[in-house]
Amino acid sequence: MDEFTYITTPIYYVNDEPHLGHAYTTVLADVLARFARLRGTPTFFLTGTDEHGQKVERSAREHGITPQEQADATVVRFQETWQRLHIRHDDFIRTTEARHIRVVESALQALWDKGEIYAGSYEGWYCVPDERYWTAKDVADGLCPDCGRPVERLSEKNYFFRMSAHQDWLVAYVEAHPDFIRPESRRNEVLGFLRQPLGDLCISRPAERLSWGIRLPFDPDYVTYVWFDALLNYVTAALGPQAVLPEGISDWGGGLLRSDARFATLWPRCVHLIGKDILTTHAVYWPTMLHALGLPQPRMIFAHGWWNVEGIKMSKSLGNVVRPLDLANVYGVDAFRYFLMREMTPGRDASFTPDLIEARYRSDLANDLGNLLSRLVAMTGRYCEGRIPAPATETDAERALRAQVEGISEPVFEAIERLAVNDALGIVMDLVGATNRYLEATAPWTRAKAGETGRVHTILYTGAEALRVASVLLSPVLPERMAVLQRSLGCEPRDPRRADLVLGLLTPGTAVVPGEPLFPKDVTA
Ligand code: ME8
Repeated sequence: MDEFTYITTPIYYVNDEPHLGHAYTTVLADVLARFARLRGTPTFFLTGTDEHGQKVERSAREHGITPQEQADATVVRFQETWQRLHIRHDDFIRTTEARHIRVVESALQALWDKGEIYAGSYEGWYCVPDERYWTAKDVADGLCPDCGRPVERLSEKNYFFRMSAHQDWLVAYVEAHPDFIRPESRRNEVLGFLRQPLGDLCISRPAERLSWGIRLPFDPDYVTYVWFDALLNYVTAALGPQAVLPEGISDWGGGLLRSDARFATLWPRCVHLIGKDILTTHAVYWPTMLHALGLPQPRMIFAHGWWNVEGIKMSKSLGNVVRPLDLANVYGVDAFRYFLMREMTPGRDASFTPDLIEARYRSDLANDLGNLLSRLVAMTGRYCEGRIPAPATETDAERALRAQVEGISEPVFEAIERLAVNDALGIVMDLVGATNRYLEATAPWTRAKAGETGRVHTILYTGAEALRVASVLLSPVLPERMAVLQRSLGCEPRDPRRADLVLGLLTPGTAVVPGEPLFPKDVTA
């Protein structure tokens, strides 16, 4: 799991509030970071907000406030949502912070000094009221796709990054590193895109038209294109809270690697989690920018699929935007996290429907997992005076369950390495199901009536241990609920670690703690 030491999410635009899609990527990153910590790997987990650019400027104008006020008001919604959703990030970056602006200016200057950026003329179809360019494809009818008003041909001076010069290198790099862009379908998409000649990238906007951005250090009449600014956030955060840059900005890449041990450790282990919507910016623009700066590539770019709502794209205008906290308020935060992780197959799209979360909640969580805990705690109360019993002789039934518990970590961690959290959860929930079936088959209630105390103790101990191990492996997804579960079984909750996965850690004689159902059945949407 060494490779997942630096995990990033996209930095989200502050023109809107967080929705189901933002929550998905952020929970996925949190779950991967928690699994890495469980395995004892030092982890740095970054998320944040993208605060410059036209979208934010326009949204601020609509609200009658300044872009900075818009950013300050919206960033709180992201931060509060992440806190509610048990997101334990190590850093939260805002692109309006001084540490980031310094890095962007320095990168621009370094590329300018190297001749990787040049002044040229940009031509395109411009919508004057919307103040934005469109491609010929967008405006086939001569009208702005956004507002429907006529567009006009405009040409202006701008600055360009020599992206085309790095195309051959990028193709060779992607081909030589099969794990660089994942899953495979996205890698093929990028290689397909790269079969066409790559143009140079316009990286500036005249400040008179768009002032909400970082000024080019070599021409303050221009601001940086928002993506050039945004992508560099991953480097800024890897440089630490102060983001100190080495002297002599011309040697930006090599200098950083030599002078900053933290950066040199984190950067090659970086995994960018993104949605498929921003694949080209991350898998084409970003690697070429890094290459031009003389920096190595991150370890992996993983583009997950799309959450639709009842099969339809989620959008404000359709009024079908799903708000994460609405669902967390009904089902609980951890159940919501579980749903997101269980329902999405990496690389494919998923469709949200209210029935789907309801069904997952009832079958997996309330029935299988919640019931297993309440049965074990109730029977320990009834037959063992509320204390974890000491096991006696094992039979084949115990040996079979034990074998399943002992063999579980490897396939779970293997699934996590593929970023297939859904598969990992499936494996653990199979153990939960097997433990329920084990109780049915061994029927401790019948043994108790027959006075077979030793047998009852063995069964309840074995069942409780299997559930405890399952709870350790579920804790990255359900951190709060699994701490409650472990407390019920008489364990002092702590951050889960690898050592917790061995059998036999429950101490006979410890009191179990009966409580409310882990996943109450009377939730109402
Ligand atoms: O693109 N399903 O920010 P953004 C799944 N600021 N994931 C979704 C989703 C959906 N329906 N909708 C959004 C930006 N996402 C830039 C990123 S990074 C240097 C700059 C998630 O606020 C998914 O992770 O539009 C997607 O890539 C991201 O939100 C886009 O967020």
